[in-house]
Amino acid sequence: MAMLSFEKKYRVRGGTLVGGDLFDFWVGPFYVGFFGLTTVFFAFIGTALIFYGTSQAGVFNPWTINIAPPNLEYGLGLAPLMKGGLWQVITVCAIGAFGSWALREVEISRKLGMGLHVPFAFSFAILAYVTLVVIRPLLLGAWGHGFPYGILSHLDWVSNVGYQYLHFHYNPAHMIAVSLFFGNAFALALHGSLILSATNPAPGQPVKTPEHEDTFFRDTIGYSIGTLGIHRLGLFLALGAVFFSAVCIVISGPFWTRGWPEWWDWWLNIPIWS
Ligand code: UQ1
Repeated sequence: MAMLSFEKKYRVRGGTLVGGDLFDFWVGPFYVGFFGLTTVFFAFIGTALIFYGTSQAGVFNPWTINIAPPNLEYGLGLAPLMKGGLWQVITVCAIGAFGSWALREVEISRKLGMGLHVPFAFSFAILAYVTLVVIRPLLLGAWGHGFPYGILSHLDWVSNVGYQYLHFHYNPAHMIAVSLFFGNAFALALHGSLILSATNPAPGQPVKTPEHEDTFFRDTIGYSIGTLGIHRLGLFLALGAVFFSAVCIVISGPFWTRGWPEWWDWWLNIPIWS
């Protein structure tokens, strides 16, 4: 079905979680809904506050913009606007915008009668962000443990926090996350190249079928995961990578305070060889 006629067919009422029919409309190609409005609301306020904060600091170079969280002495309290309070309000706006976007995805999925896989996947990204700026700071007792909002400044934060634990690559959850990220890149490279090879045969040749794709992998490694399976594997690897990234940072500090290389002493202390 041509896209334009399909859009006419699916642009029908229903599927909303909040607001009934009130916000059930489109602006151009975009579905609005209650959560479209809250997304725009939070995103606009949050972005405006970043512009306000950096203009007060006199920083107009996009690379060096830095909206820092409060100093540690403010603990879990509210800080004055220019001393981390802006960061706190911007964090609320960010969570409001990301959460709204996820719920808007839910409404659109419901309208289309699809599964909720996309908002489910996006919620893992939200979880990773919330782990960094809410869960870990709460566990450590100060909002100052959140990361600063800035291109270079958040890189400095990642590097500094990493060195606080001497060698972050020894963090076992970090190892799992990196392996899943690499595995995900490997799977997408296999899948992308396989699909292009089947759908772009030599000029004059017919486009190949999933049977060709299965056979390629059965011939090379004796196993094909299948056309649905490869997408399940991709989602599993991607979400696993994000989940273990959240785990690796939330255990650093709240559950392990020394260098990560030292964590492996349990291995050296196994009775067989210690
Ligand atoms: C695969 O087996 C398969 O099924 C036909 C695909 O679907 C199109 C793929 O994209 C890939 C990459 C594979 C091979 C992957 C594994 C894990 C054996």
